[in-house]
Amino acid sequence: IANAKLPANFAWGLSSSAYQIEGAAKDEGRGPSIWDLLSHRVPGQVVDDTNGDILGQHYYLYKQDFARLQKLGTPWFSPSISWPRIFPFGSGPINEAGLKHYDDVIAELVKLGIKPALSLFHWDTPLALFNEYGGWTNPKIIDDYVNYAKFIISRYDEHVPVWFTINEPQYCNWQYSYYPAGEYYPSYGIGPGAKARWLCGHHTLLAHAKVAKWYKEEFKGKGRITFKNSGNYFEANSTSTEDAAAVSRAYDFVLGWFGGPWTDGDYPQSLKDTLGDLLPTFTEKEKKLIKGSCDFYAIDAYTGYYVGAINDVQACATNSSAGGWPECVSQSSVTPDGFGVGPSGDLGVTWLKSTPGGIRSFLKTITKDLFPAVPDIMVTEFGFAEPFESEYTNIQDATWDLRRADYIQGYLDNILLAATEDKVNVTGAFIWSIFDNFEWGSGAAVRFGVQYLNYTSLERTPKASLFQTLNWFKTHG
Ligand code: GCO
Repeated sequence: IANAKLPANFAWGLSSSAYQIEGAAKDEGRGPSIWDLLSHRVPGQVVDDTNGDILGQHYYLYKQDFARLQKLGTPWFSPSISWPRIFPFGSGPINEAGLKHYDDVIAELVKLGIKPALSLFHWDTPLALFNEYGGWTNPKIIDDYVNYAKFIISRYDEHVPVWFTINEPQYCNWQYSYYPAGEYYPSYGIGPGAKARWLCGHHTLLAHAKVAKWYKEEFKGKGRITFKNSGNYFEANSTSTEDAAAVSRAYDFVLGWFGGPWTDGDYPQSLKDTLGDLLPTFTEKEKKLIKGSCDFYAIDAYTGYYVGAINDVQACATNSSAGGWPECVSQSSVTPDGFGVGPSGDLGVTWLKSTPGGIRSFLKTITKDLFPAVPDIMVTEFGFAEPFESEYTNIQDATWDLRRADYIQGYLDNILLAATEDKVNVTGAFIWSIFDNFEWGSGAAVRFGVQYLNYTSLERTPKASLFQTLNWFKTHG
């Protein structure tokens, strides 16, 4: 692959999300999101008791952040807009200061020639909507989201070539499962746990579909629209038929849950069979709305696992309050003879192993086996947490992130191989993340940036991985 080139117009850059990098949480009229509550008022939900109040302050420092991106030659940037900055109560009055802020942000990107791939929702559900009716567990949120999304799209479409309606809908409900079980859900009459997960997923799908159909058919938007899926590559533990079946069912639960309705108009049969009444149903009209509602497939793919069968899938999938994905397989660690295992993130975050060969297989699996109807695919997030990175006391060590550099290069090489050798129509790759930021439940304890963030001075310093990545794109872009 030494001389191989990416396809023409390949979109690449760095990614991020509003609550994770903006800071300025209490400033200029922003309303609270569920994450403000979680990080401030639910003890133990963030390991180091940090929050997104200030961390990063991209809200004030965006000009310098963009100037650096431009200087370094990154053509795209993938941030998200904060819903509660525009509608502090989720619906109703607009916060003019927040709107002016994003007007300025978009204008600055346009001025510098950096293309935005913009997410409309990255988990920061307006708290008012959660308190009022249970957030994404309630179908009422669909209209509130659609109202917000149409407003933003109408305002910025001219400058935004790629829209993501929802980031990783698989996780929407998991956000709420952080709440002490039982304390919140009963007031919405749904009880904690499993039912809420499937309801949240259902409502995100309908909200996405309404916006996407409007975008294409009525508004006739200039850009492309989709939602960002989340998933890992699975390979069977053994050659047994049980393990092979476990892989295919796990893909149904992780990717088919959202990909099925989009490509076929309905949930995969295995979800219906396993979940019974827990899984909401679509009306015929809704099926038509959802089918074909995405322009391309977007996958956030960080890692891969060997997986195998478990005894009681039904008990697992219908389990009450479990967070994360309901893939219901046994997982074993990647072994050295696995799908191209590289350095391990074990000591950084346990779920993340470097599996560069896995991304190549995953791209093939998604586009050729699982969803042959998708026209093209982008890897909208991948990235790495270096072990011990938070503990370094000098900037030289903290920016000498050779494991992350190796991870990124391995993934890029394999994305390139997928494009050139496997003929997968892969059209973009975004690295998580622009700089160290608020890593949800891991707070500031886990760093994902290709720039080091000094949490006190807010200074950003490029890490070795950023330079290596830029160099890679010079060669292959
Ligand atoms: C997402 C991701 C990010 C995380 C990243 C590292 O949903 O887009 O979860 O928000 O920070 O994946 O864990």
